[in-house]
Amino acid sequence: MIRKTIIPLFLVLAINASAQTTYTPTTENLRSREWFQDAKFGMFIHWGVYSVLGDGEWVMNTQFIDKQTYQKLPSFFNPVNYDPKEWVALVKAAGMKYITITSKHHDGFAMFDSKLTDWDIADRTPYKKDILKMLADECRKEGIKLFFYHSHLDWYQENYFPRGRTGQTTGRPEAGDWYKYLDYMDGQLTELLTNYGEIGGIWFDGFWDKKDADWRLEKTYKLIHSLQPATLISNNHHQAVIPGEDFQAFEKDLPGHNTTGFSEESEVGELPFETCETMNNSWGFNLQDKRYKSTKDLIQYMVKAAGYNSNFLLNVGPMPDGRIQPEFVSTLKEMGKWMEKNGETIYGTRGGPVAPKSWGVTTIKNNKIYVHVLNAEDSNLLIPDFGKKVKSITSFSSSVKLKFKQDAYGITIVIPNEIIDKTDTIFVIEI
Ligand code: H79
Repeated sequence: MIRKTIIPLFLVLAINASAQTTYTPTTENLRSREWFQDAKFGMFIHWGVYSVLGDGEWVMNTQFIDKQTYQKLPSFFNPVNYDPKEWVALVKAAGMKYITITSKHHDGFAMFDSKLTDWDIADRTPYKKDILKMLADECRKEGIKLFFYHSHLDWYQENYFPRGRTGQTTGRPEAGDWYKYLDYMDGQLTELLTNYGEIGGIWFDGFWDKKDADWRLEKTYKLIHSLQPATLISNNHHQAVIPGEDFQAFEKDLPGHNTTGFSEESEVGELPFETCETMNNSWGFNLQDKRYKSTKDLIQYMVKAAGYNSNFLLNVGPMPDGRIQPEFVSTLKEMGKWMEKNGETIYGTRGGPVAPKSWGVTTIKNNKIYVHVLNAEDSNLLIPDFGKKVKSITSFSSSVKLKFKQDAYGITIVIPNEIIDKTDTIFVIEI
Protein backbone atom coordinates (compact mmCIF):
# COMPACT_ATOMS: atom_id res chain seq x y z
CA MET A 1 0.00 0.00 0.00
CA ILE A 2 1.29 3.40 -0.88
CA ARG A 3 0.93 5.83 1.96
CA LYS A 4 0.83 9.45 1.15
CA THR A 5 2.91 11.53 3.49
CA ILE A 6 1.62 15.02 3.94
CA ILE A 7 4.42 17.50 4.46
CA PRO A 8 3.32 20.62 6.29
CA LEU A 9 3.74 23.84 4.29
CA PHE A 10 6.19 25.44 6.74
CA LEU A 11 8.50 22.45 6.26
CA VAL A 12 8.36 22.75 2.47
CA LEU A 13 9.29 26.41 2.77
CA ALA A 14 12.12 25.59 5.15
CA ILE A 15 13.49 22.97 2.74
CA ASN A 16 13.34 25.43 -0.14
CA ALA A 17 15.08 28.12 1.86
CA SER A 18 17.86 25.77 2.87
CA ALA A 19 18.52 25.01 -0.84
CA GLN A 20 20.14 28.46 -0.92
CA THR A 21 23.13 27.60 1.20
CA THR A 22 25.71 30.13 2.18
CA TYR A 23 28.89 30.34 0.14
CA THR A 24 32.44 30.76 1.35
CA PRO A 25 34.70 31.93 -1.47
CA THR A 26 38.19 30.43 -1.70
CA THR A 27 41.36 32.49 -1.20
CA GLU A 28 42.01 32.40 -4.97
CA ASN A 29 38.54 33.71 -5.56
CA LEU A 30 38.95 36.56 -3.08
CA ARG A 31 42.23 37.44 -4.77
CA SER A 32 40.43 37.58 -8.14
CA ARG A 33 37.85 39.92 -6.69
CA GLU A 34 40.63 42.28 -5.55
CA TRP A 35 42.20 42.10 -8.99
CA PHE A 36 38.81 42.76 -10.55
CA GLN A 37 38.13 45.83 -8.43
CA ASP A 38 41.60 47.19 -9.12
CA ALA A 39 41.16 46.67 -12.88
CA LYS A 40 38.06 48.92 -13.02
CA PHE A 41 37.58 49.03 -16.79
CA GLY A 42 36.76 46.25 -19.25
CA MET A 43 35.44 45.68 -22.76
CA PHE A 44 32.12 43.93 -23.33
CA ILE A 45 31.86 42.23 -26.74
CA HIS A 46 28.56 41.13 -28.26
CA TRP A 47 29.29 39.13 -31.37
CA GLY A 48 27.30 36.40 -33.01
CA VAL A 49 25.60 35.28 -36.21
CA TYR A 50 22.98 37.97 -35.51
CA SER A 51 25.69 40.57 -36.30
CA VAL A 52 25.21 39.71 -40.00
CA LEU A 53 21.78 41.38 -40.00
CA GLY A 54 23.05 44.58 -38.36
CA ASP A 55 19.95 44.82 -36.20
CA GLY A 56 21.18 43.93 -32.72
CA GLU A 57 21.47 40.67 -30.79
CA TRP A 58 17.73 40.40 -30.14
CA VAL A 59 16.87 40.24 -33.87
CA MET A 60 15.56 36.65 -33.72
CA ASN A 61 12.97 37.81 -31.22
CA THR A 62 12.26 41.33 -32.47
CA GLN A 63 11.80 40.24 -36.10
CA PHE A 64 9.96 37.03 -35.09
CA ILE A 65 12.43 34.84 -37.00
CA ASP A 66 11.73 31.12 -36.71
CA LYS A 67 14.56 28.64 -36.14
CA GLN A 68 14.54 27.28 -39.67
CA THR A 69 14.95 30.72 -41.17
CA TYR A 70 17.52 31.78 -38.57
CA GLN A 71 19.57 28.70 -39.49
CA LYS A 72 20.49 30.43 -42.75
CA LEU A 73 22.46 33.08 -40.86
CA PRO A 74 25.59 31.11 -39.86
CA SER A 75 26.42 30.48 -43.51
CA PHE A 76 26.85 34.27 -43.95
CA PHE A 77 29.10 34.60 -40.92
CA ASN A 78 32.61 34.68 -42.32
CA PRO A 79 34.67 37.26 -40.40
CA VAL A 80 37.72 37.28 -42.64
CA ASN A 81 38.95 40.51 -41.01
CA TYR A 82 38.78 39.15 -37.48
CA ASP A 83 42.16 39.74 -35.87
CA PRO A 84 42.26 39.09 -32.13
CA LYS A 85 45.61 40.93 -32.02
CA GLU A 86 43.86 44.08 -33.18
CA TRP A 87 41.04 43.68 -30.67
CA VAL A 88 43.37 43.10 -27.75
CA ALA A 89 45.62 45.98 -28.84
CA LEU A 90 42.54 48.21 -28.86
CA VAL A 91 41.51 46.99 -25.41
CA LYS A 92 44.95 47.94 -24.11
CA ALA A 93 44.98 51.28 -25.93
CA ALA A 94 41.64 52.08 -24.28
CA GLY A 95 43.12 51.36 -20.85
CA MET A 96 40.91 48.33 -20.34
CA LYS A 97 42.12 45.31 -18.36
CA TYR A 98 39.67 42.57 -19.30
CA ILE A 99 37.25 41.37 -21.96
CA THR A 100 33.81 39.84 -21.47
CA ILE A 101 32.69 38.21 -24.71
CA THR A 102 29.51 36.35 -25.65
CA SER A 103 30.21 32.62 -25.72
CA LYS A 104 26.47 32.17 -26.31
CA HIS A 105 23.74 34.80 -26.51
CA HIS A 106 19.97 34.24 -26.36
CA ASP A 107 19.92 32.75 -29.90
CA GLY A 108 21.76 29.79 -28.38
CA PHE A 109 24.52 29.84 -30.99
CA ALA A 110 27.90 28.79 -29.54
CA MET A 111 30.71 31.09 -30.66
CA PHE A 112 33.12 28.25 -29.86
CA ASP A 113 33.64 24.68 -30.97
CA SER A 114 31.17 22.87 -28.72
CA LYS A 115 31.09 19.08 -28.82
CA LEU A 116 27.57 19.10 -27.36
CA THR A 117 25.82 20.66 -30.34
CA ASP A 118 26.37 21.45 -33.99
CA TRP A 119 24.71 24.84 -33.41
CA ASP A 120 28.13 26.42 -33.21
CA ILE A 121 30.74 28.35 -35.11
CA ALA A 122 32.86 25.33 -36.09
CA ASP A 123 29.99 23.29 -37.55
CA ARG A 124 27.78 25.93 -39.14
CA THR A 125 29.89 28.79 -40.44
CA PRO A 126 32.24 28.94 -43.43
CA TYR A 127 34.79 30.49 -41.06
CA LYS A 128 34.90 27.31 -38.94
CA LYS A 129 37.58 28.59 -36.59
CA ASP A 130 36.98 28.86 -32.85
CA ILE A 131 37.07 32.62 -32.35
CA LEU A 132 37.08 32.28 -28.56
CA LYS A 133 40.16 30.07 -28.66
CA MET A 134 41.96 32.61 -30.85
CA LEU A 135 40.97 35.41 -28.48
CA ALA A 136 41.89 33.43 -25.36
CA ASP A 137 45.38 32.78 -26.74
CA GLU A 138 45.94 36.44 -27.54
CA CYS A 139 44.58 37.61 -24.18
CA ARG A 140 46.91 35.27 -22.33
CA LYS A 141 49.88 36.59 -24.31
CA GLU A 142 48.98 40.20 -23.57
CA GLY A 143 47.93 39.88 -19.93
CA ILE A 144 44.27 40.66 -20.52
CA LYS A 145 41.75 38.59 -18.57
CA LEU A 146 38.96 36.88 -20.47
CA PHE A 147 35.41 36.48 -19.17
CA PHE A 148 32.53 34.71 -20.93
CA TYR A 149 29.01 36.05 -21.18
CA HIS A 150 26.84 32.93 -21.27
CA SER A 151 23.10 33.24 -21.80
CA HIS A 152 20.89 31.26 -19.46
CA LEU A 153 18.02 31.95 -21.79
CA ASP A 154 18.00 30.00 -25.06
CA TRP A 155 15.70 30.61 -28.05
CA TYR A 156 17.02 27.59 -29.98
CA GLN A 157 17.07 24.55 -27.71
CA GLU A 158 13.81 22.57 -27.56
CA ASN A 159 14.60 21.54 -24.01
CA TYR A 160 14.39 25.17 -22.93
CA PHE A 161 10.83 24.33 -21.94
CA PRO A 162 8.47 25.50 -20.61
CA ARG A 163 9.50 28.68 -22.40
CA GLY A 164 9.68 32.02 -20.65
CA ARG A 165 8.64 35.55 -21.55
CA THR A 166 10.63 35.65 -24.79
CA GLY A 167 11.53 33.35 -27.69
CA GLN A 168 7.90 32.34 -28.25
CA THR A 169 8.04 32.67 -32.03
CA THR A 170 11.00 30.50 -33.00
CA GLY A 171 8.83 27.52 -33.94
CA ARG A 172 9.71 24.99 -31.26
CA PRO A 173 7.50 22.03 -30.23
CA GLU A 174 5.36 22.24 -27.12
CA ALA A 175 7.53 19.80 -25.21
CA GLY A 176 11.03 19.59 -23.80
CA ASP A 177 13.06 18.41 -20.85
CA TRP A 178 14.14 21.36 -18.71
CA TYR A 179 16.73 19.43 -16.70
CA LYS A 180 18.30 18.13 -19.89
CA TYR A 181 18.65 21.75 -20.96
CA LEU A 182 20.39 22.57 -17.68
CA ASP A 183 22.71 19.57 -18.14
CA TYR A 184 23.52 20.84 -21.62
CA MET A 185 24.30 24.29 -20.26
CA ASP A 186 26.52 22.85 -17.52
CA GLY A 187 28.23 20.79 -20.23
CA GLN A 188 29.01 23.85 -22.31
CA LEU A 189 30.28 25.69 -19.25
CA THR A 190 32.55 22.73 -18.54
CA GLU A 191 33.92 23.02 -22.08
CA LEU A 192 34.51 26.75 -21.62
CA LEU A 193 36.27 26.27 -18.30
CA THR A 194 38.39 23.37 -19.49
CA ASN A 195 39.59 24.22 -22.99
CA TYR A 196 40.37 27.95 -22.87
CA GLY A 197 42.90 28.35 -20.07
CA GLU A 198 42.26 30.54 -17.07
CA ILE A 199 38.89 32.24 -17.30
CA GLY A 200 38.34 35.48 -15.39
CA GLY A 201 34.62 35.02 -14.96
CA ILE A 202 31.27 33.74 -16.18
CA TRP A 203 28.65 36.42 -16.74
CA PHE A 204 25.11 35.01 -16.87
CA ASP A 205 22.14 36.72 -18.44
CA GLY A 206 18.54 35.75 -19.18
CA PHE A 207 17.46 34.36 -15.80
CA TRP A 208 14.73 37.05 -15.83
CA ASP A 209 13.09 35.23 -18.76
CA LYS A 210 11.88 32.57 -16.30
CA LYS A 211 12.29 34.14 -12.90
CA ASP A 212 10.48 31.40 -11.03
CA ALA A 213 12.07 28.40 -12.75
CA ASP A 214 14.41 25.99 -10.99
CA TRP A 215 17.67 27.18 -12.54
CA ARG A 216 19.69 24.83 -10.33
CA LEU A 217 22.09 27.70 -9.75
CA GLU A 218 23.78 26.13 -6.77
CA LYS A 219 24.87 23.12 -8.83
CA THR A 220 26.06 25.27 -11.75
CA TYR A 221 27.91 27.71 -9.49
CA LYS A 222 29.60 24.83 -7.64
CA LEU A 223 30.62 23.28 -10.94
CA ILE A 224 32.24 26.52 -12.10
CA HIS A 225 34.10 27.07 -8.84
CA SER A 226 35.26 23.48 -8.72
CA LEU A 227 36.64 23.66 -12.28
CA GLN A 228 38.30 27.03 -11.66
CA PRO A 229 38.09 28.38 -8.10
CA ALA A 230 39.40 31.82 -9.11
CA THR A 231 36.70 32.35 -11.75
CA LEU A 232 34.25 35.06 -10.75
CA ILE A 233 30.55 34.42 -11.20
CA SER A 234 28.08 37.17 -11.92
CA ASN A 235 24.45 36.95 -12.94
CA ASN A 236 22.50 39.77 -14.55
CA HIS A 237 19.24 38.59 -13.01
CA HIS A 238 18.30 42.11 -11.87
CA GLN A 239 17.86 40.87 -8.30
CA ALA A 240 19.79 40.83 -5.05
CA VAL A 241 22.90 38.62 -5.25
CA ILE A 242 22.45 34.89 -4.78
CA PRO A 243 24.97 32.76 -2.81
CA GLY A 244 27.75 31.57 -5.11
CA GLU A 245 28.06 34.85 -6.99
CA ASP A 246 31.25 36.92 -6.77
CA PHE A 247 30.27 40.31 -8.12
CA GLN A 248 27.03 42.13 -8.75
CA ALA A 249 26.11 43.23 -12.26
CA PHE A 250 24.10 46.35 -13.05
CA GLU A 251 22.89 46.89 -16.59
CA LYS A 252 22.91 50.45 -17.93
CA ASP A 253 22.67 51.87 -14.41
CA LEU A 254 24.93 52.83 -11.55
CA PRO A 255 24.46 50.78 -8.37
CA GLY A 256 21.26 51.84 -6.65
CA HIS A 257 19.86 53.64 -9.70
CA ASN A 258 17.02 52.44 -11.88
CA THR A 259 16.71 54.59 -14.98
CA THR A 260 16.11 51.51 -17.15
CA GLY A 261 13.19 50.13 -15.16
CA PHE A 262 14.66 46.64 -14.85
CA SER A 263 16.85 47.29 -11.81
CA GLU A 264 13.83 47.54 -9.53
CA GLU A 265 14.76 44.47 -7.52
CA SER A 266 18.54 44.96 -7.84
CA GLU A 267 19.09 45.57 -4.15
CA VAL A 268 22.65 46.85 -3.75
CA GLY A 269 24.71 44.21 -1.96
CA GLU A 270 28.15 43.75 -0.44
CA LEU A 271 30.02 42.20 -3.38
CA PRO A 272 32.13 44.11 -5.93
CA PHE A 273 30.04 45.94 -8.55
CA GLU A 274 30.15 46.22 -12.29
CA THR A 275 27.94 48.32 -14.52
CA CYS A 276 27.75 47.76 -18.27
CA GLU A 277 26.82 50.28 -20.94
CA THR A 278 26.73 50.61 -24.72
CA MET A 279 28.72 53.05 -26.90
CA ASN A 280 25.68 53.84 -29.01
CA ASN A 281 22.38 52.29 -28.00
CA SER A 282 22.96 48.69 -29.08
CA TRP A 283 24.86 45.66 -27.79
CA GLY A 284 25.14 43.60 -30.97
CA PHE A 285 26.18 45.34 -34.20
CA ASN A 286 23.46 47.73 -35.34
CA LEU A 287 24.07 49.32 -38.72
CA GLN A 288 21.65 52.21 -38.25
CA ASP A 289 22.33 53.11 -34.64
CA LYS A 290 24.21 56.40 -34.71
CA ARG A 291 23.38 57.54 -31.20
CA TYR A 292 27.05 57.53 -30.26
CA LYS A 293 27.89 58.64 -26.76
CA SER A 294 30.66 61.24 -26.63
CA THR A 295 34.10 60.53 -25.20
CA LYS A 296 33.34 63.00 -22.42
CA ASP A 297 30.09 61.24 -21.50
CA LEU A 298 31.75 57.85 -21.40
CA ILE A 299 34.72 59.05 -19.35
CA GLN A 300 32.37 60.73 -16.91
CA TYR A 301 30.31 57.54 -16.63
CA MET A 302 33.45 55.53 -15.91
CA VAL A 303 34.59 58.04 -13.28
CA LYS A 304 31.15 58.02 -11.69
CA ALA A 305 31.18 54.22 -11.65
CA ALA A 306 34.53 54.30 -9.82
CA GLY A 307 33.02 56.78 -7.34
CA TYR A 308 30.22 54.28 -6.77
CA ASN A 309 32.90 51.64 -6.12
CA SER A 310 31.98 49.95 -9.38
CA ASN A 311 33.76 48.66 -12.47
CA PHE A 312 32.73 49.83 -15.90
CA LEU A 313 32.19 47.31 -18.71
CA LEU A 314 31.87 49.19 -21.97
CA ASN A 315 30.37 47.38 -24.93
CA VAL A 316 31.28 47.07 -28.59
CA GLY A 317 29.36 45.01 -31.14
CA PRO A 318 31.91 44.05 -33.79
CA MET A 319 30.79 44.02 -37.42
CA PRO A 320 30.13 40.69 -39.17
CA ASP A 321 33.49 40.91 -40.95
CA GLY A 322 35.31 40.94 -37.60
CA ARG A 323 36.27 44.61 -37.38
CA ILE A 324 35.20 47.01 -34.68
CA GLN A 325 33.55 50.04 -36.26
CA PRO A 326 35.77 53.13 -36.57
CA GLU A 327 33.41 55.34 -34.52
CA PHE A 328 34.02 53.09 -31.51
CA VAL A 329 37.74 52.76 -32.14
CA SER A 330 38.36 56.51 -32.08
CA THR A 331 36.35 57.06 -28.89
CA LEU A 332 38.05 54.14 -27.16
CA LYS A 333 41.48 55.49 -28.06
CA GLU A 334 40.54 58.89 -26.67
CA MET A 335 39.38 57.26 -23.45
CA GLY A 336 42.72 55.46 -23.33
CA LYS A 337 44.62 58.75 -23.64
CA TRP A 338 42.64 60.11 -20.72
CA MET A 339 43.37 56.95 -18.72
CA GLU A 340 47.08 57.24 -19.47
CA LYS A 341 47.11 60.64 -17.80
CA ASN A 342 44.55 60.08 -15.07
CA GLY A 343 44.53 56.32 -14.48
CA GLU A 344 46.19 56.75 -11.09
CA THR A 345 42.91 58.23 -9.83
CA ILE A 346 40.85 55.25 -11.09
CA TYR A 347 42.84 51.97 -11.19
CA GLY A 348 43.31 50.33 -7.83
CA THR A 349 40.97 52.78 -6.12
CA ARG A 350 37.74 52.15 -4.26
CA GLY A 351 34.72 54.40 -3.88
CA GLY A 352 35.80 57.39 -1.78
CA PRO A 353 34.61 58.53 1.66
CA VAL A 354 32.20 61.14 0.29
CA ALA A 355 29.03 59.74 -1.28
CA PRO A 356 28.50 60.76 -4.93
CA LYS A 357 27.21 64.33 -5.29
CA SER A 358 25.69 66.34 -8.12
CA TRP A 359 29.11 67.92 -8.70
CA GLY A 360 31.00 64.63 -8.89
CA VAL A 361 32.49 61.73 -6.97
CA THR A 362 35.48 60.68 -4.89
CA THR A 363 37.78 57.69 -5.10
CA ILE A 364 40.38 56.56 -2.58
CA LYS A 365 43.72 54.71 -2.57
CA ASN A 366 45.82 54.47 0.60
CA ASN A 367 46.16 57.97 2.07
CA LYS A 368 44.96 59.77 -1.07
CA ILE A 369 41.44 60.82 -1.84
CA TYR A 370 40.80 61.81 -5.43
CA VAL A 371 38.05 64.36 -5.84
CA HIS A 372 36.55 64.24 -9.34
CA VAL A 373 34.61 67.38 -10.17
CA LEU A 374 32.56 66.43 -13.23
CA ASN A 375 30.28 69.37 -13.14
CA ALA A 376 31.76 72.47 -11.50
CA GLU A 377 28.68 74.28 -10.23
CA ASP A 378 30.51 77.09 -8.50
CA SER A 379 34.08 78.23 -7.98
CA ASN A 380 33.70 77.28 -4.31
CA LEU A 381 33.61 73.58 -3.66
CA LEU A 382 32.42 72.29 -0.30
CA ILE A 383 33.42 68.71 0.35
CA PRO A 384 31.36 67.42 3.30
CA ASP A 385 33.29 66.33 6.37
CA PHE A 386 34.51 62.74 6.25
CA GLY A 387 36.20 62.64 9.63
CA LYS A 388 39.85 62.83 8.62
CA LYS A 389 42.39 65.60 9.06
CA VAL A 390 43.53 66.91 5.67
CA LYS A 391 47.28 67.44 5.16
CA SER A 392 47.24 68.98 1.71
CA ILE A 393 45.17 69.44 -1.43
CA THR A 394 46.75 69.57 -4.88
CA SER A 395 45.47 69.87 -8.39
CA PHE A 396 46.11 66.50 -10.05
CA SER A 397 46.82 67.96 -13.50
CA SER A 398 49.15 70.80 -12.46
CA SER A 399 50.44 69.57 -9.06
CA VAL A 400 49.75 73.08 -7.73
CA LYS A 401 48.99 73.15 -3.99
CA LEU A 402 45.61 74.69 -3.22
CA LYS A 403 44.49 76.75 -0.26
CA PHE A 404 41.67 75.17 1.71
CA LYS A 405 39.68 75.63 4.87
CA GLN A 406 38.68 72.67 7.02
CA ASP A 407 36.04 72.98 9.73
CA ALA A 408 33.21 70.96 11.23
CA TYR A 409 31.17 71.22 8.02
CA GLY A 410 33.89 70.00 5.75
CA ILE A 411 36.56 71.30 3.45
CA THR A 412 36.15 74.35 1.27
CA ILE A 413 38.39 75.00 -1.69
CA VAL A 414 38.30 77.68 -4.32
CA ILE A 415 38.76 76.08 -7.72
CA PRO A 416 41.13 78.22 -9.77
CA ASN A 417 39.47 78.95 -13.11
CA GLU A 418 42.53 77.99 -15.13
CA ILE A 419 42.55 74.38 -13.92
CA ILE A 420 38.90 73.64 -14.67
CA ASP A 421 38.59 70.71 -17.05
CA LYS A 422 35.11 70.22 -18.52
CA THR A 423 35.50 66.43 -18.46
CA ASP A 424 36.92 66.02 -14.96
CA THR A 425 38.78 68.42 -12.67
CA ILE A 426 40.71 66.26 -10.23
CA PHE A 427 42.06 67.20 -6.78
CA VAL A 428 44.19 65.01 -4.57
CA ILE A 429 43.50 65.24 -0.88
CA GLU A 430 46.24 63.80 1.30
CA ILE A 431 45.14 62.55 4.69
O1 H79 B 1 23.21 41.16 -23.66
C1 H79 B 1 22.60 42.41 -23.61
C2 H79 B 1 21.14 42.34 -23.90
O2 H79 B 1 20.85 41.56 -25.02
C3 H79 B 1 20.61 41.72 -22.64
N1 H79 B 1 21.53 42.14 -21.61
C4 H79 B 1 22.54 42.94 -22.21
C5 H79 B 1 23.84 42.87 -21.46
C6 H79 B 1 19.26 42.17 -22.40
N2 H79 B 1 18.25 41.49 -22.67
N3 H79 B 1 17.17 42.14 -22.35
N4 H79 B 1 17.51 43.24 -21.86
C7 H79 B 1 18.82 43.32 -21.87
C8 H79 B 1 16.54 44.16 -21.41
C9 H79 B 1 15.65 43.44 -20.50
C10 H79 B 1 14.35 43.59 -20.66
C11 H79 B 1 13.48 42.99 -19.74
FE1 H79 B 1 11.91 41.97 -20.20
C12 H79 B 1 12.40 43.65 -19.21
C13 H79 B 1 13.58 41.71 -19.17
C14 H79 B 1 12.48 41.54 -18.34
C15 H79 B 1 11.73 42.74 -18.38
C16 H79 B 1 11.67 42.20 -22.22
C17 H79 B 1 10.47 42.41 -21.57
C18 H79 B 1 12.06 40.91 -21.90
C19 H79 B 1 11.10 40.36 -21.10
C20 H79 B 1 10.13 41.28 -20.91
